[in-house]
Amino acid sequence: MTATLPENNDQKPVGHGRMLRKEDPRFIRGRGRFVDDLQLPGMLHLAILRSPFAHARILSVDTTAAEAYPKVKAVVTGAMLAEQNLAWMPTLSNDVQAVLATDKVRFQGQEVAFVVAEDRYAARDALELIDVEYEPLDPVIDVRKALDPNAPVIRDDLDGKADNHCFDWETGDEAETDRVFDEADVVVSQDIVYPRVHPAPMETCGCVADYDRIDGKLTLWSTSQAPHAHRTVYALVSGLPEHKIRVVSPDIGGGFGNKVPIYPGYVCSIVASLVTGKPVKWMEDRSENLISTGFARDYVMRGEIAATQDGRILAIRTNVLADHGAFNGTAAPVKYPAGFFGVFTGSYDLEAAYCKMTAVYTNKAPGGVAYACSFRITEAVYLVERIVDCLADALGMDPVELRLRNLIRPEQFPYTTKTGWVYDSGDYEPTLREAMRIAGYDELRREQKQKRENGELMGIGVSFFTEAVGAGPRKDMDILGLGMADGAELRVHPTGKAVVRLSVQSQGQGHETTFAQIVAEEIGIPPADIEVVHGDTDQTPFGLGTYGSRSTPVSGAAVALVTRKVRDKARIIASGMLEVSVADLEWEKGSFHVAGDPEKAVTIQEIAMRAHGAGDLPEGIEGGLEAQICYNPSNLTYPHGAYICVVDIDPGTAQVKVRRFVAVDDCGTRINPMIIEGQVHGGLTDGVGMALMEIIAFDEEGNCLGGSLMDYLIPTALEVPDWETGFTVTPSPHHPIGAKGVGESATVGSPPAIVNAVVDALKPFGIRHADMPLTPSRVWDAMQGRPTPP
Ligand code: PCD
Repeated sequence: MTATLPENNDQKPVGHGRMLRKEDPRFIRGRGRFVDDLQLPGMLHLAILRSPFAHARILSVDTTAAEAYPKVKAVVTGAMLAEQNLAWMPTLSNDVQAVLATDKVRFQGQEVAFVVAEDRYAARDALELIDVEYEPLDPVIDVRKALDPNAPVIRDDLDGKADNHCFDWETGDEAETDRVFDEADVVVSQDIVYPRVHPAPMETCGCVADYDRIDGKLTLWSTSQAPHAHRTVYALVSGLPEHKIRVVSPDIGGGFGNKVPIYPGYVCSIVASLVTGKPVKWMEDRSENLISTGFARDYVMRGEIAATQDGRILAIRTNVLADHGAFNGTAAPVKYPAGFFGVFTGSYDLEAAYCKMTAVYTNKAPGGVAYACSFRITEAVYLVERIVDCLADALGMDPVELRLRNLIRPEQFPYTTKTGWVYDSGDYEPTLREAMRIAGYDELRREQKQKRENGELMGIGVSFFTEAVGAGPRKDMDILGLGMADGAELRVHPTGKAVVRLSVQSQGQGHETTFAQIVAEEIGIPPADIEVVHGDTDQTPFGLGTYGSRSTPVSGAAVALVTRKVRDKARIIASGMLEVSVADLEWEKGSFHVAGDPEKAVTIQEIAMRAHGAGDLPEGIEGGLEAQICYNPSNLTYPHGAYICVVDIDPGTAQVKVRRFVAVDDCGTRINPMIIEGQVHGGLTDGVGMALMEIIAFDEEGNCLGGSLMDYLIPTALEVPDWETGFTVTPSPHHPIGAKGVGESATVGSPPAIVNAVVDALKPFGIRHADMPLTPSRVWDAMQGRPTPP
């Protein structure tokens, strides 16, 4: 039957529904409603003065000239905030961060003071009139030297802090892992750096704060991926009662983890509105976004892998040095300070695993946010997929063959890893075989052999990944004490149209479409008749927000279940309408009919009218057709994928060209295949950026060298090939519709495939590893036998 259905098919929305996105008519007409589009009467503008130094004591701040500048309404310093006890705020990972610096500045670009003026220009001009006297201090830039005994102490604001240590963390069984390593035939180790990169969303961060002095209510429109969690934090910091705070996250021009943290600019804007009684807008520019907001990665890793001579992987061991910048500005579940890095055991059936991590402070921007990464999964997948390739090289084995020999087998699911994660479902080999089929793997290897004989540099790289997404079960996951469950509410109006309210909100992923599709699938109301409301704390139930590809695994489940709850009520009402018992009713999408008599039926629309109408309802049934739920997932979902990348390297210029890229993803039940492909295309493009182009580097004084898009290179259509995508479907057993997350899969899975391909191309030079980004100069260095710079 499905074969004859049209593509935009409302009757079978999930999986078959390549439905066009409901939000696109407004986006493609330039009618999106972003924070910077907001114009309120009497609105003032805020600009932030930032530190030129990475580490310096503040001796004095003179604001006299700035205050006298025309149109300026207020100039606020850290000292003034300190008087109100507002100079520091909590981060989403149990650290504190300066809203405005009081004692010292700790990274270049740190917030020092702000100006509020009648327009944006006056505010920016006045910044130049603020006179700050700094006493420069030695900065800590090299993460490897942060714990040297003579290193300057960055966080002397913390009581008794005498070094730059941030946290230690370990997972797995050290003794058992050591034993397996000692007895293994083959041990390979490799130092691997995942450099600091930046999410660099198209829209920078910003907000409009509007405090109404009459009713004591604060409304904050902000670029927030987690409006409810932010509201709670604002309530805790400001002392304003939570019901008097409304956080609205309107259309967002990309988030990618960059909009999870609470930034000083939001708090400054709230203060400015409280002080002036006027709405206040703050919008960063591109450089401010790149130098001061949440960076990602910055892990210095040592990976070790143990195996038998014939290629059975036995254990993985890793030691990580994590650079968190000046403040630990990550958002991470309290029990997981290194996020889900524990999934570094990858997709392989191991005997033992162990990780030891040390995190430190440096004089760099705070973070690191999980850029397109479910809490450090990206680093974990890169580590394991690089080290497995190093092992293949040492054993002289084909990297695909080595993976096939070690993948977790379908009968082993649910699979508990050696670090305690329970993979819900997976069928790995068919996914890898499908990628090989699309790529024509054997043919590619033949082509490569021939090219090598002619001195051409062609490389084939493979990666196989398992992600842990959908945080998370409240028994062991919370952020700042807030459980990671999500609410959902569904109301069916008398005429059978519906509105569903979500606690998550979209930054471009298309939730207005896919969540309508989930409701449609469950209750048979066409997606066009379902309004999706999100991103406004006054309009939606509580939940922790959109990141870590958690919306589908958590909120998607909530929406499916709340719709079933409504359907259960509809069934009782239908039984009254058809005068049969509930047990005698059969559901066929969109209507109930009497078993054995399809003619005796009522549609969901007729039931909705009866639910709201005059006349009797069955005993004990209230009027209306609506329900609410709070969904606590019993586990994460574990999507997987197999990626194959083909590169050509110009031997004269060392430029890498990605010629082909095959991505086969398995995210369980697919809601909207078109949206999934778009998600994968975006993530693969991210991957090319990280693998080949992007890095936030610093000079010895701590000047950020990636502060503009002239220096921080992001890929365009010119740098990427036509993506070749495929899929397999292994539903999640605990998700009501079997869906797993997919939003970050491609960003996670693609960098190792690309780097593996580049290293493979460079085999004739005897190279086993080179660190990202593999720019022409780094590849050239590698070809000359020079190591990657630290
Ligand atoms: N889906 C379907 N099916 C399935 C799954 C999924 O269909 N199975 C779809 C959904 O519904 C949506 C999407 O797809 O729409 C996605 O999803 P997910 O996976 O669930 O995710 P979410 O939560 O929603 O989202 C989030 C993500 C993230 S996280 C990121 S980075 C990125 C992604 O998302 N970001 C972004 N993607 C994107 N896109 C866009 N456009 N924009 C943006 O910003 Mo993080 O953590 O934050 O770092």
